[in-house]
Amino acid sequence: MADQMAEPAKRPHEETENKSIPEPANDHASKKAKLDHVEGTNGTTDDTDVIKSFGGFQVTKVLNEDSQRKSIFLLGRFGDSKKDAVVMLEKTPFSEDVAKDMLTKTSILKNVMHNDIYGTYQLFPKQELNALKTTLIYPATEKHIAKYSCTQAFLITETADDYTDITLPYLESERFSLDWVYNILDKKSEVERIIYEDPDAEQGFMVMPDMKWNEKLTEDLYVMGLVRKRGIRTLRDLTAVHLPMLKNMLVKGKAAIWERYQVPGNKLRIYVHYMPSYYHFHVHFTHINYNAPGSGTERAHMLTDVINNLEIDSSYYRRSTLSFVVRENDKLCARFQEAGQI
Ligand code: G7M
Repeated sequence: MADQMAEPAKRPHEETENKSIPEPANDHASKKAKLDHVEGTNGTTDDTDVIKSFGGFQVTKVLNEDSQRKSIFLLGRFGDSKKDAVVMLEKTPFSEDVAKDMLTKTSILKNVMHNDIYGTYQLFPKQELNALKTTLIYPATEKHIAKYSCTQAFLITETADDYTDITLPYLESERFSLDWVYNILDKKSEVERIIYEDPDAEQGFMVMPDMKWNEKLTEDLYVMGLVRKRGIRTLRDLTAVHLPMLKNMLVKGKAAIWERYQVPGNKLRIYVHYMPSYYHFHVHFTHINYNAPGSGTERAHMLTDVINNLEIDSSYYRRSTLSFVVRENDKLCARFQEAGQI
């Protein structure tokens, strides 16, 4: 894709919003190929395989549930496996097309109550219209289980010294594996999902749908920009040296999203997490109408603000006090507790 991608100045939002996104022709084929591969086996699950079913799966604990987001996070095990799995089930938003298809005689309709002009029903749409977004982390580490569990949250106000004395030693010793990031950058995984790539070693990055997004509707668009350069762990590592890279991501990331999904830049919330979960620098692009998890003020730093702050002061993020939330069972929380900060 070209560097020249430009976003047209104006586009009526009716044309772009809440539309179903047609699946790319080769997408089905590649996903199907992976599933067929597993279906051809005896059904056992290798750590890195695409699984074929949840047959024999034992749920051991409900880690979290959210009736507003209509999601539930479960801990469990496959058969007699000794390894934990985290499964996230989530009902997804409706698209106009899907809703229309549901209101046909292919759906089973059961009346629950009827009174005068009022009626409530249960509608059982045909299988294809009724998919649940399902995310599986297998094998899941203790850190994953902690991340997805419902626990007490505490707001940390981290000074530059706290960062050096408490946070930095933690993130040098305890971190999620970045294998999935390197798999993307080395084109070993999710190759068919790449939306855009800039191969430059210093300023380059890749753009792809975030794991949280099923790419069905632009209403809950969630795209990720992953820098090529390694070693930038968090906002704290950024200086003015990184400005060309950050500006590059801002401009080309927006253009790539426009080109692929026809969502204009002024409909995007573009931000960086502090604290992130994964210490390889990346940028979140979400639709402004979507209340994306992690887009609150205690975690999201707008990319334009980050650029502006670094333009004013190259050492801004080295010197600033930054706030973020830690969870009770997170080891970083324990470190701040030991330091008497919680
Ligand atoms: O800022 P933070 O570290 O929390 O964000 C990491 C983002 O990476 C989250 O929004 C995750 O949903 C996303 N993510 C995590 N994993 C393991 C993957 C993955 O394997 N593929 C993709 N596309 N996104 C991921």
